[in-house]
Amino acid sequence: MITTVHAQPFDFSFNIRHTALLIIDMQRDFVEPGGFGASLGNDVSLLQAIVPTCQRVLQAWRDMGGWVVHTREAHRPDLSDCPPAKLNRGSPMLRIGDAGPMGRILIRGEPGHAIIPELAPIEGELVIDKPGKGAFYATCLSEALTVREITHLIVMGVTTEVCVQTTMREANDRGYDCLLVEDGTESYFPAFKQATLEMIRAQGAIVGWTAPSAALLAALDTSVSPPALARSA
Ligand code: C5J
Repeated sequence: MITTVHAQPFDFSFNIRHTALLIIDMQRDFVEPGGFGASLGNDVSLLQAIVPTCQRVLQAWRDMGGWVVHTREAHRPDLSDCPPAKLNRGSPMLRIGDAGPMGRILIRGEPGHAIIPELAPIEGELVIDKPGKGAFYATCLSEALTVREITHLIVMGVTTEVCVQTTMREANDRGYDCLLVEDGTESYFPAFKQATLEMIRAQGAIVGWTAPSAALLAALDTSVSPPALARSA
């Protein structure tokens, strides 16, 4: 069953059996006050605003029997996977690994590392910890997608111009067709988000496609879901 979304720069078609919903870094450290994002001086309320949209898309995807991959940006407690070039950026007062209001900043297993409860993974969904901005770097994502015969990715999450865009560029170079849900992604800098959306879909989808969640949900609604197929068989 092929689903077609009215997207930019042109329609995006996919088979849900070969498509994963990839949700990037919807972690307390980025979305909630007191986390890594806030420690850098960012207004996290911008990111909180997309949570209901992400919930709607996630629920619709699950209802269709679609596979979901969640990522978390985080490091090992000994910081052995955090190069100095990353460690030494940001606020000198609160660095990766320092004690913050939600535990050690951006460290695996700390409260801030968790995916926000509204989008918590369920059984059968893959959760990937990534030390970099891109979800393919130093992770098992590539192998996991290959095993599942995934060819297309629907992408949501934060932040648009950092981990989301990096991941989409990595995926594009690996041959995946990627659709970014416009209102399912956000940046601490609205102008950066807008520029990223335009960069992604420029020059005939040079990195991928973008579409509002309403277009994706409308397309999913007109697809025949696996449970419906099973009932009519
Ligand atoms: C950042 C991310 N912005 N998940 N991480 O440092 O985009």
